[in-house]
Formats: sequence, C-alpha cells, structure tokens
Amino acid sequence: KATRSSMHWKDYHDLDTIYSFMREIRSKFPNIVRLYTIGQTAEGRDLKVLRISENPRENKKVWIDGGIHAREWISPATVTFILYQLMSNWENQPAHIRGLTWYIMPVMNPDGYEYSRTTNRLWRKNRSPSRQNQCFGVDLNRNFDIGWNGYGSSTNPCRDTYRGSSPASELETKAVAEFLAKRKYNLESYLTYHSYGQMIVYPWAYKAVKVKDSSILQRVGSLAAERIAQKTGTTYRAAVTHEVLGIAGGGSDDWSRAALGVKYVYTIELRDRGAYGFVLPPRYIKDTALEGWTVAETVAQAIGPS
Ligand code: ING
Ligand code: ZN
Repeated sequence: KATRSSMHWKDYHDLDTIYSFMREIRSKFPNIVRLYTIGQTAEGRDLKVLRISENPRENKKVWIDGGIHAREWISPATVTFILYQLMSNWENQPAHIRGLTWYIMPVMNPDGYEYSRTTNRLWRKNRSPSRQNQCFGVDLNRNFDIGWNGYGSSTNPCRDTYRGSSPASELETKAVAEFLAKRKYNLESYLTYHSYGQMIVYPWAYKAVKVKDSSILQRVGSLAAERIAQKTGTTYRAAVTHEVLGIAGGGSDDWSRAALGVKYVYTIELRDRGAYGFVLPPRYIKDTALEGWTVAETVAQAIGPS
C-alpha cells in the first residue's frame, strides 16, 4: 500500500510535483481514476482534472477546484490533500463518499501559480497579455459568465480584479465551463477553495439576493464549521457571499449555480484571518487542509448516497 510519493503536506509544491502526484494516483487506481487534460493556458501549460468514480453513469457528482488565484498557495495544497484523503483509504470510505463521482482540479490557474512561485509572490490573476496595454492577467474569478457587469471587478487590465475582455475570455474559464457544462447532469456540488478569511460562503456574490435553498446551504455550511472547530479548534464562519465579502460579478461559484443549477455551491476561504494572509507558513498546511477536507466530507454527507 505505502507507495513512495513525492507528495507531502509539510510544504508547498510546484506545478510539476502536483501533476506528478495526479498521474501517480491515476496509475495506482487505473480502474476508478481518469486524468483529463481539459485545455491549455496562454503560456501553454496543461489544465488537468482527475475524475474518481466507481460508477460514472449513475453517481451524483462533486466538482472541487483550487488555485483560481495564484497567490493562494494553501488552496492547491488543500485540494491535493483532499485527493489524498479520498484515495489513501478509498475502500474504507463511507458510501456517501465512495458513491460519488469526484472531479478534482487542484490548480485552475497554473500560469499564475508558477508566476507567484518564481517571480511575484502576491500575483493573483492568470498571465494572459492584454490587448489594450502592457499589463498582464485576468482575474478568473471575475471572468465567468454571470453578473459580468463591473460590480466588484475592474475594466482595467492592470488591476488585480480585471474581469477580462468578455465573459469567459480566458482559456482557463472556457475549459472549466465547457467541461462542466457537458457534465451538469447529476452535478450536485461545486466547491472552490480560496484564501484567506476562514469562511464558508455561498451564492449569491453578484447580487444582494438570497439564493433558493439558502437555508440548507447555511445549515450545511454551519455544520462544516462546527466540525472544523471540533477537529482543529479553528473558527470558520458560514455566510452569504455578498453579505460578508461584498458584491462581485463573474465568480465561478455563482456561475455553477446560475448556469448549471448546482445545489451545494461553496467558496471556502481557508486560513488565516490576515496575520500571514496569503503567505501562510507551511506549518499550517496540514491542519488547514484538514479543514478543507472537512467541508468536502460534510457536503458529501449532505448529498447522501446516489
Ligand atoms: N475571495 C473571493 C474573490 O474572488 C468571492 C471572494 C467569491 C468573490 C465568490 C466573488 C465570488 O475575491 C478570494 N480570496 O479570492
Ligand atoms: Zn481567491
């Protein structure tokens, strides 16, 4: 069982190590794991998604992504940890976990992630060049085709929240949106990991309106927060996005609800609350990743067996 792996959660990893880990998982579980390349970035890197499923035709589906924002390194670390939690003990997972189809994309913004690792630690966007001026990058979490109207986003390519030249103008956005649109049948949950703030938030972000099912989303989010507090002692808050983070259009979470009708839609803002902010020291990875896993587990349980 104990295969040697280059992966661990004592430090952050580059894209190659994360992609090797994904290939390793696929070769260890060839019958239930599929590795997709769903597109390429402006700089030519692959966009990779793993599917874990014992019954892709029938199972309810959960999508998990990380690394939409380059500098939020704890997010890919958490999503790879979720993958590890699932696969290190797959045979003993409860029915509500084994009975789901899991789509896992640890790094939605590989160009930005590598740029943050090598050049500018606090880079947020992708790295596509602007046609308007000398600036680079679009905020992928302002680029989805929902409420793409300027609230909480910028028309200026030099800004951190630049929304792009049009909805889904970016290769990353397009690849994810097309992949998911084809698989929206039975897609029960969309989970996207960010940092920081220690919050579990749900739609809407693009308008100050309550989403249908908001009481269920609040209940399941609060339950996840309670379990996190029990496990690691960290306080997370479950809330509506627009109430705690303000209005912002073009988010992937809102898009999954509006365009695909996904029910359990959450953006998870991992640690911390600002002491280290995006530059969370590696000693906090394990517990923070466990908090992220706890949210996924709680949502899986809420969905129930297929
Ligand atoms: N937070 C999110 C951001 O994109 C968010 C908050 C979620 C905004 C959903 C809009 C929609 O700004 C971080 N930390 O990136
Ligand atoms: Zn983010």
